[in-house]
Amino acid sequence: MTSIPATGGPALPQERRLVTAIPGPASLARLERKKAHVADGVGTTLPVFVVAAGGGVLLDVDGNSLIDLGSGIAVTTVGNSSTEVVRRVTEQAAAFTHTCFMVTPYDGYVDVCEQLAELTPGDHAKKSALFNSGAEAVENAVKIARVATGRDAVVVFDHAYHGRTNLTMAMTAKNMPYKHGFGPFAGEVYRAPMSYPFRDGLSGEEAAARAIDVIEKQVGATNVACVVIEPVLGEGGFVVPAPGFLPALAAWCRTNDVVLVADEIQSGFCRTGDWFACDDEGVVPDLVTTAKGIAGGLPLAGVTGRADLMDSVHVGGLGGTYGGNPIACAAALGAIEEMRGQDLPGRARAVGELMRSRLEKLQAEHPVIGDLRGRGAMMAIELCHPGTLDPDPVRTAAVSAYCHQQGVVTLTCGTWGNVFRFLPPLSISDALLDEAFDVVAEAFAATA
Ligand code: PLZ
Repeated sequence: MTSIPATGGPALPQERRLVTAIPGPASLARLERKKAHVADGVGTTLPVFVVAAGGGVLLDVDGNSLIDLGSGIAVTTVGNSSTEVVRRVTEQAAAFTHTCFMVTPYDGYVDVCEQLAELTPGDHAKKSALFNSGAEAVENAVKIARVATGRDAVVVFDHAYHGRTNLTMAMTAKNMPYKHGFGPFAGEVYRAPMSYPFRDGLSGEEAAARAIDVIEKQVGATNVACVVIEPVLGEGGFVVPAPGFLPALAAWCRTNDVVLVADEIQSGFCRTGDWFACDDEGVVPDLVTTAKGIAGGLPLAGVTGRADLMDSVHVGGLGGTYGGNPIACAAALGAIEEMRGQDLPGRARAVGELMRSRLEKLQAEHPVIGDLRGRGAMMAIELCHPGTLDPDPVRTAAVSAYCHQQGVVTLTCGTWGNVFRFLPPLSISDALLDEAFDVVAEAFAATA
C-alpha cells in the first residue's frame, strides 16, 4: 500500500469536508497494516491516515478534510508545509543532508543559535546547543546545570511532562501511559507542588512559598542543581500558574545559585501570544529548552542560556550524531522567518481571543466545564462533575470522540485525562476556527 501523492501547504482547500465515516475505509485498511507492523505501544489518537496538510486542515486517504486543533501536539505553529519551511528544506536537501556538526560544521546550525539568543527571554550573553527531541534538550539542560553548579538534585513539579527517556520519565509526573512498568528511574529528581489556581486557590506568592518550603525542607537549597518548570503546563493540563508564582521561584533560584530551566518546548515559539511564555511576567530563566514549534515539523530542539553556564561543559561534552541536522535547521530558519514576518505572536493572541469567547459561552451553558484557562493559542477547559473538583474524563473522552467523528482533530490532556486542549496552527483561518468551535459546541450538546 503506497501513499497517495498529494500537495499540502497553504494552497490546500480550507474546508471541513467529510466524504466517509471517520476513519474511512481506506484509513481502516491501513490501520490493519499498522496493527501488523507497528508496535502496539505506539498509539494513535485519531487513526485517519494523512496525505496532505496545510493552513488549518489535514487531508486523509479517504478524501476527508479535517480541521486541525492540535498542530501535531503544538508543532506546526507556522502551519503544515508552510512556504518558507518547504523552500528552505528543499534547497538544503538538494545541497547536503548531513555532515554531523561535530565533524564538519555548517552555517544553518550557527544561524539557529543566533536566532535563539535573540528571541529567548533576557538580553544577557547567551549560547545554545541543538538536539533532536524535546526530551533530549531537557536531559542536556540538566547535564549543563549539574556541571555548572557541581550539584546533583533536580526539582520538578506536580503534573510536569518533560519526556520519555529515562531521566525525563523520572521528571514527568504521570504514571500511565508514560512511566508504567518502565522503571527504575533516574535518581535525584524531586517533585514540588505546582501552582494550580483552579484546584488550590492560592495566590502565586503563596504557591511559590509552598513549593520553596518543600524544596528547602526535603531537598536542601545547596543540593539543588536546577529547578525545571514548564511556564504553562503542557501535557499536565495547560495549567497557567497564578501570577507571581514564576517570578518568586526565579528570585529564589537566583538567591540560592540554582539554575532555573524553563521548559518552553510546548509553550514556546509564539504559542502563548509571546515568543515565550516566560515573557508574560518578564521572567528570565538561566536556561530555556525549546523544540516542537521551532522548526515547522522537523525534529529539532535546543538548550539556550547564559553563556557562562553553557560554557561550563568541557569540549565534546554536548552533542549527538544528528543534533542540529542541516535540514532541521533550514526548517527552523524558515519557521522563524514566517513567525517574524507574519507577527505570529500577534496572531496567537487573536486566535486566543476567538477561542476564549467561544469557550466562555460554552462554559456558561455547560456546568461540566469547571475551568477555562490558557494563554494565546494555548487554551483549555477542565471538565469536572458540576460544582465539584472531581475530574470527568469520561465526558472529556466522549466530547473528543464526537469532534473526531465530525472531522475536527482535538486533543485531551491533564493528569486525570479531563482537560480538553486547543492548540490550532496559527495559519488557520478565523472561519475554520469558528466552524471547529461550532462542532465542539455540538459535541457538548450531543453528549450532555
Ligand atoms: N517538554 C513541555 O510538552 C513533549 C509529548 C507527546 P519530545 N510533549 C508531547 C507524547 O505523548 O510523547 C514535551 C513537552 C514538554 C518536553 C517534551 C518532550 O518532547 O520532543 O516529545 O521528546
